[in-house]
Amino acid sequence: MFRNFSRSSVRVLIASNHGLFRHGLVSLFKKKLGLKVEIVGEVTSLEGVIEAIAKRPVDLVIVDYDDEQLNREDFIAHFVSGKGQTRLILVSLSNPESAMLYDRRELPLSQFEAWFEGWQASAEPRPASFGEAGFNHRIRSNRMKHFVVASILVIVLTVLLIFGAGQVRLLPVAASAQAQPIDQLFRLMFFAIAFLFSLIVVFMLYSIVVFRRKKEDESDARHIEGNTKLEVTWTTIPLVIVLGLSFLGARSLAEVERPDPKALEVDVIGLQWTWRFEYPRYGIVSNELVLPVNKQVILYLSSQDVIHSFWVPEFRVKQDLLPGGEEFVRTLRITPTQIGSYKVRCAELCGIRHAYMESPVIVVSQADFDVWVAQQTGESTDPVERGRKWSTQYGCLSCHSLDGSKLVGPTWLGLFGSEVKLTDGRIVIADEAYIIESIRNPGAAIVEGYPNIMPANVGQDLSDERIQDIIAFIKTLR
Ligand code: HEC
Ligand SMILES: [Cu+2]
Repeated sequence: MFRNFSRSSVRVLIASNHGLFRHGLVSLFKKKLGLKVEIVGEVTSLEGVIEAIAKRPVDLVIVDYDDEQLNREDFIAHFVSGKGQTRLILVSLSNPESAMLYDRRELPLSQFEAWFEGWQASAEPRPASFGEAGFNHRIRSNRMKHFVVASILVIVLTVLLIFGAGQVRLLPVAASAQAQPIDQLFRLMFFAIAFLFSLIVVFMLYSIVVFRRKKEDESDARHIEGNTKLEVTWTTIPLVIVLGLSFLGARSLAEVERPDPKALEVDVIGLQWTWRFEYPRYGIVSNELVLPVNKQVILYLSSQDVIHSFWVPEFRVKQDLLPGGEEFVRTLRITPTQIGSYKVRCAELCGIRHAYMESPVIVVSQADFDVWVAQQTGESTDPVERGRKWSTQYGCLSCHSLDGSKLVGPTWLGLFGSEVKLTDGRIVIADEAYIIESIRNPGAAIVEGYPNIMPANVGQDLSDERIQDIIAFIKTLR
């Protein structure tokens, strides 16, 4: 009904003794209908209206129909008989759902038809002139198209994310049996998250771009209140997914924690800011964690000061180390599957050098592990010392003297680098290769004047490292 006014905003004067009426009108015009209205004043009587109009013309006077202090008839009489551009309506806001209009005017029959048509158009809750009805209709017919396009975009983005993440190395190499179920679950979660991310972001951006407000459109969106079907759906689907994930999670956890009764036991002690590893079975104390491959190890974790956390990313599993003694010891089972060097780092902020709380974790073959254990329990770090020890332990010194005297075999005094006469007439230099050959394969070269009685199996038990130790020992005998 305001279309008749040529100015862009309608100048309105309100006549009412109730502040709430003014508020109701303003929110009706501006918020609900989105009309361009300029409230030029508020008065409490017909005299006030006349005074205000005299000062400044207005387009429309709105009278509070339910205000008993105002005489409606006076207003109507004044405006119907009066001249000028100002129009009058009486509005009742007593019903919160609607505004009742009383547009009482005297019209000549010739104008009546035009008024009637205008009134019908304006009586529609959403006048077509504001673009709303046409807009809604267009959207409805396009709804399916929008939905299909957005869904395709969701799928495309999901696939891109999954393949894109395949290019980036999200996780380090999986080097433990426990890493398998964990990585499987991780992958599943990642796919689900990629899909959910796409679903939300695509629909959001699509709505922002495609359904953005058109320039002149100041109307509100359609008001939607509740949708039981949708609510049931978006409750049920996540519920099923979460239940499924917790089942898979429980299954993986059981697999990750499955004990092996023959597991190697290692005590792991965390302290500001280093690690100590103790192997009770061997009495070894080490600052690096050496583990045999394909064998389960059970770590007993404890802290000497604050909370630390044992984390080797390649093994995936992680566990806190708590101070407080025996009853706070935590366990962690790991079955390394790949020989290599890793690093344990502290994953719990534990003080100023937390970031440097790293120690080597070395996974070796069972044979190398045995060598390491032997080295650790063999005390000495001096190869000559160790060589003397092996020579005694393996019984070499019962046949070889160190002082030049002749026992069952030749003395080792001055042996290294000397010329040795063999029974087959050859003369060889006693270098490293010769000594190794003499130990590994004693029958190959027999020293002149001695019987071929050096036990052949003696060398079989000796690792290369130990033979090197013995050579180092022999070299010192001059
Ligand atoms: C049962 C006695 C016996 C024992 C035990 C024995 N050897 Fe011998 N070894 C001999 C005899 C005899 C020879 C000389 C004949 C020969 O060359 O086979 C010899 C030769 C050698 C030679 C060459 C020496 C030279 O002068 O050319 C080396 C090196 C050697 N033994 C190292 C060892 C080592 C190391 C062990 C311990 C792991 C060991 N032997 C244990 C009897 C023994
Ligand atoms: Cu720490």
